[in-house]
Amino acid sequence: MPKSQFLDPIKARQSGELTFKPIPVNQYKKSIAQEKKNFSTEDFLRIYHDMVVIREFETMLNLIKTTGEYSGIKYDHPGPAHLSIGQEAAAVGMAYTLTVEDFIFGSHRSHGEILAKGLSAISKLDDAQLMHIMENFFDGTILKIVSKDFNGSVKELGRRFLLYGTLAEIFARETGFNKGLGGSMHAFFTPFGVYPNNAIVGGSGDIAVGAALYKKVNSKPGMVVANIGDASMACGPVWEGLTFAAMDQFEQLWEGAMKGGLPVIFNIMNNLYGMGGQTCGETMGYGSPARIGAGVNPAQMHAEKVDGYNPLAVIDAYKRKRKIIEDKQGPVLLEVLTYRVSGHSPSDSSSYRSKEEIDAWQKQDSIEAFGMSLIDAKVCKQADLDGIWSDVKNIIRSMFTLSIDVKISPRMDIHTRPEQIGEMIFSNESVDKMEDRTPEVNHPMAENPRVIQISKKERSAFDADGKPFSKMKQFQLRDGIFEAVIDRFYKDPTLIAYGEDNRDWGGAFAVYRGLTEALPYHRFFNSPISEASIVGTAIGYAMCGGRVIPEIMYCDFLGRCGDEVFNQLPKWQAMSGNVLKMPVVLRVSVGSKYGAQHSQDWTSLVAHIPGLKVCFPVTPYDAKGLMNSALQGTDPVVFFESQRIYEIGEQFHKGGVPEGYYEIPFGEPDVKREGKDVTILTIGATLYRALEAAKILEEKYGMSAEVIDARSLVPFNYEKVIESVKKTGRILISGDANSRGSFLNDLARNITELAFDYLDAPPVVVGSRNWITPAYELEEAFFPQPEWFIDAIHEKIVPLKGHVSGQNYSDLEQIRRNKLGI
Ligand SMILES: Cc1ncc(C[n+]2csc(CCOP(=O)(O)OP(=O)(O)O)c2C)c(N)n1
Ligand SMILES: [Mg+2]
Repeated sequence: MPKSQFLDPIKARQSGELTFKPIPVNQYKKSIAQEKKNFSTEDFLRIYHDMVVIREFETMLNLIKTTGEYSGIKYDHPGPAHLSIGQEAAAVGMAYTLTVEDFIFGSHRSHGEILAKGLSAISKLDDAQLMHIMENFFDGTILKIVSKDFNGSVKELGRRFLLYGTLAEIFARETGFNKGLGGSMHAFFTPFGVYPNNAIVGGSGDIAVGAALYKKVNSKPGMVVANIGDASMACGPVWEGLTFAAMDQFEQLWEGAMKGGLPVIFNIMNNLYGMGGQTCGETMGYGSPARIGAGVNPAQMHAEKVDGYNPLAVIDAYKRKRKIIEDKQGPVLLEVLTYRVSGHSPSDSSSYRSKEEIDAWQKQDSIEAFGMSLIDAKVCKQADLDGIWSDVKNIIRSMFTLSIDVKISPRMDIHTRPEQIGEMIFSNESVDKMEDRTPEVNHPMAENPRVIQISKKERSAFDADGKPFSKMKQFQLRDGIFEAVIDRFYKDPTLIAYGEDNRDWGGAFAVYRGLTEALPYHRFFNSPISEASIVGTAIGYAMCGGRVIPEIMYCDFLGRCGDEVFNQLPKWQAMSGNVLKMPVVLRVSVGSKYGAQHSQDWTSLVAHIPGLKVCFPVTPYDAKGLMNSALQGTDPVVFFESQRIYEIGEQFHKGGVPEGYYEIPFGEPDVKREGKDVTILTIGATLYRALEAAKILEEKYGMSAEVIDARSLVPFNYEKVIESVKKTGRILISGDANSRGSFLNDLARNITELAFDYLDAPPVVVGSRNWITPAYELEEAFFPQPEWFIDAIHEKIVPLKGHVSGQNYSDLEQIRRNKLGI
C-alpha cells in the first residue's frame, strides 16, 4: 500500500452513513420538434436508415436459418446467428455519436452493434480515409469484391464493404472481416473501431476495460464502450471489470495528465432476458441493472437507465456521458432498455415468454414509432421512409448474393493449404517496442537502486574454485527476471505491468523490487485482487497495440481467470484472422509450502490450450533469456516461475548471467548435465532434484545420467531429447505436476513414438502424486524426490545392484492407484 496515504483510525472509526443519489430512469422527454435544432433532416433519416439496415440484416439471417432462403435465394447457414430484432434503436443510439477512435466491444448478439458502429464510422470518415481503410484491409480483397461493377459514392461503397465483410464473416468465408475464423459471435473490424465481440457471456467485461486502460496510458483519443447483456451482470469478469475500472488510484495516485478515471462506458443492453431466464423477476435481484453502479464507487458510475426504444434518448445520454468521460470522471454505467423480439437463436421456441408480451413490445416497435414521429414532425414523408427500406433491401440482397457465391467468397482452402489455421495460431514476430516514442520513466536505469544493488552481485553461483558465493551475493533467478523486465520498460513505451501487490511490495516474491522507483504509477501498479480482470484487461490492452505483463501470484489462482487464460488470451490472434497481436507475458508463480490451494503445478493445463506459449525457466540465465524472448515477441506467453528457487544463483552457464541483452529461443530444451546411461528430462524446479538423483546414481550405482531441462513446454523441440535417447537408450521424465493427464505424459508419448527404435524400455514418468498437495512438512510424500528417480529407474528401466526401493513403482501398484483414481 502506498505510504503516502495515511489511514487514520480516528477518521475510519467515525460514525455516519453512506448516502446514495437517485439514479435517473427514462428521463428523456424531448419531442422530434424540440430536437430539430440538434439534428438535421439528414441526421434523422440516417438514424432511421441505420436501424433499418440492422432490422433487414437480422431478418435476412432469421429467414435463412428458419426457412433456408432469403428473397428467393436459397442458402444453408449451419453456424450460429444470435439475432437482435427489436434492439435496433439501442444499438444505433449507442453508436451514433461515437467517433472512429471510440472502440466498442460486444457479445454473441452483436451484429447490430457492428453495423451501427460501422455505419457511424463510415459517416464520419472522409472519402480519402475511408478509401484508405478499404484499400489496405487484407490488401483490398473485400474492396475488390464490393466495388466490381459499382459506380456509386465512396460512402455507398463503404456501406457495401461493411455489410459484405460482416456477412462473409458470419458465413465463414475467407473474404470475411476475420477470414471466416471469427464467425457470427466473434466478428469485428478494428479500423471502424469495432473490437472483438465475445461468445463467452460477459467475456468483454474486463477486456474492454483493458482497452480503456490502453487509451489512457498511451494518451490515445477516444473512449471504449463495453456492450454487455443484462444477464451478463451476474458474470465474474463483468464485476471484476467494473471494480478494476473504478479503482481509486486513477484519481488518487496517478499523476499529471494520467490522473482521472478510465474512459469506459459499460453499456448494459437490457433486453430483460438471458436466453430464457428473466433477469428482472427471476435470475437477478437488481430490479434494474443501473442500480449496480451505486455499489461500485461514490460517483455511482454516473449510472442511468435510458429508454433504448427511442434512439434519441440513447443519443442524448451518450452526449452527456461523453462529457463525463472527457472530464476524466469515468467509468460510466448506462442501462439501455430494449427488447429482443427475435428468439435468442432461431431455434428458440419462446417457451419462456408469452405471445402477448412479444406482441405488446412489437406494438411499440422502435423503427415504426421513430418513423411515425418523423412523419408527424414533418421531417419526412412516408415515401422517404419507403425509399430507405427498398434501398436497404436491395443492398442487403446484393451483399448476400456476393457473400454466398463460393467463387467470389471462398472459404479458406484447407485442402491445398492444410496448415493455414495452424499458421495463424502464433504471430511469431520480433518487435523491440510496440510504439516509437520515449518511454516514461522516473530516472535513468543506471540510477535505479535495484540495478545498482544487482551490479554488485556475483553473476555465477560459484567462485573460480567452485565454491558457492553467499546467497545474498549471488545474482538470483528473481534478478534475471527483473533485468529483462526493467530493460524492456526502458525500451518499449507501451509496456505496463500490474498484479496484486506489485508496486510498493515489489511483487509477493520481490521480483519487482526497484520497479516502483523507476516507473510512474500508470506503467506499474497494484491491481485489485481480481485475477480475471488482471488477465482480461491485459488482453484488451494488448489487442489495442500495447505490451503488458500481468501477474498471477500463485499458479492455483489460474482457476480464477480460467476463461481469460483458456478462452481469450490464446484465441484472439487466430480468431481475428491475424489482425490482432497479443503481446502479453503472463507471469505465474508456482507455489510450495502453502498446502493444497497454493502449491499446485498447473503447467499442464496451460500447455493443453492451443495458442499459448508456455515456459518454465529455473536458472537465472534461462529466466532472463526467456523473459527477453517473451517480451520481444507478439504472442501470449505464460511464464512460470517457481517459488522454491527465486533465490537460486546461476550454476550452469559458463561465465554466469551476461549483463547485456540476450535471448533464449522458446522451445529449446537444455542439457544441464551430460551423461551416457540414462536421460532425465525435467520440467521446472524438479531439475535440481534430478541433479541430486544423478549424483546418487553416479556415486552409488556408477550410472551416468544426462539431465535435460525442458525450459519450455510450448513450443518444444524434441530433437535434442531424441539425440540424448539415442545415446542412453533410457529416459525418465519428471516434473512437479501431478502425473495424471500431465504434460509429462505428452512428452513420454512423443518420445516413445519418435525414439522407439533407440529405447531399451518405455519412457518412465515420475510426477507428483494424484492427491492434494499436503502441508510443507509432508511434501516429500507428494513431490518427486531424488530417491524416487532411483526407485523408478530400478523398477521400470534397469535393476540397480543392491538397490531397495522406497517407492512402489511396480505395474501392480500402477494399476491399483489408477483403479482408485489416486
Ligand atoms: C459463459 C457462458 N455461459 C452461458 C452461455 C450460453 N448463453 C449464450 S447467450 C446467453 C444469455 C446471455 O444473456 P445476456 O447477457 O442478457 O445477453 P442477450 O443474449 O440477452 O443479448 C447464454 C446463457 C455462454 N455463451 N457463455
Ligand atoms: Mg439479455
